Amino acid sequence: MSAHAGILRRYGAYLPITEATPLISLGEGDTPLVPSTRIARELGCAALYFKLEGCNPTGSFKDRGMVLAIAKALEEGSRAVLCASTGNTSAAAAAYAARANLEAVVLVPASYVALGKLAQAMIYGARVVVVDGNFDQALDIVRELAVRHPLTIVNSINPYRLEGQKTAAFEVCDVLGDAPHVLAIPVGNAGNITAYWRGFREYHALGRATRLPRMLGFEAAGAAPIVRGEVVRYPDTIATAIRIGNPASWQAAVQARDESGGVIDCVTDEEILEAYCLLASGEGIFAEPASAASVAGLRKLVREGRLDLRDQIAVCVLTGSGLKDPDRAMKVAASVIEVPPTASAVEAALGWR
Ligand code: AN7
Repeated sequence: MSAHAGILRRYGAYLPITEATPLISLGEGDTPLVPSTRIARELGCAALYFKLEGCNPTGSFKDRGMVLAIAKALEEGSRAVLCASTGNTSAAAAAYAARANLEAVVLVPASYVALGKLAQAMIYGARVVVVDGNFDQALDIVRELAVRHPLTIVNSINPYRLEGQKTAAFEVCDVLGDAPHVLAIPVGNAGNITAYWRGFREYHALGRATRLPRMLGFEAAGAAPIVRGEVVRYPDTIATAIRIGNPASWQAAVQARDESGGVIDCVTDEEILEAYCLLASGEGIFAEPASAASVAGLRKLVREGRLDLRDQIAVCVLTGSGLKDPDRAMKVAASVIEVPPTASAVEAALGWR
């Protein structure tokens, strides 16, 4: 199989595709599984890997589910797709719709979509509607609109989305030669934790993995409906991707947690930002804040003595690229130095003399 053939070709045998499904691709999947150096040592685990989903064509894991959702929309003769999004779904929908020559309409919450994601949806040619409300409200509107208009919803309530996303679990097993002992993942609408669990279970049932990982999901503390056990009306977190108060895959995520003997917990914005900075400056990995919730959560559980990673292989899913949200990086990173254009001015500023 040629590199970058895409997930429909690579994992087609495990996906609900037919001879009539167009095998579209922008080169999604086959993302790096990079070993941790510093954080692995801090946590005392046998091995920790980061699954770099920011290396997908639009910079997040959403491409895996979107390529299948768009392929099926084409197969079914759809002309237009619709989604609500905290940003990454809309970027992926816009890109794959452009590729497939479908119209895309995306609803995003006002003020809480990272700059890069908004830019993507716009430049790929989607019709972008900014809703003066939050993601949960935008998703309610999408459900209502789809009843009245001939559009295909490409939110994760579209079953093909999670089917495509489960391929990330396949890749983890294919690279490691087995499933990890522990999988840490951020939780927003709770689709991805559901998809990974499905992927691991399917591979296990087929004998392609000998074990099943414990699923550790992490919400943001200000947007933690599953942890609290109730809808959060006004979710709030700097991790805008997971600023969600009423997740669509709530029950399935709870099931993944319980069946795997796992945990769904939450991490504060401070813990998220600490992990975000540590990943970048300590590991050389720039992931978006929501993605850092997986690392923050793993650190929290170990610190609190709730998780012992000795002899364990752990994987943290880093769901999106740090470049999605340049504003956040500019806010938390050390400031730059400005000098006149001479070598001596640079030396003086750097304290080199
Ligand atoms: C980087 O794009 O919900 O728990 O509308 O962008 O499957 O929702 C994004 C979610 C984690 C949470 N990390 O995944 C959207 C959207 C990143 C994300 C999540 C999202 P789910």
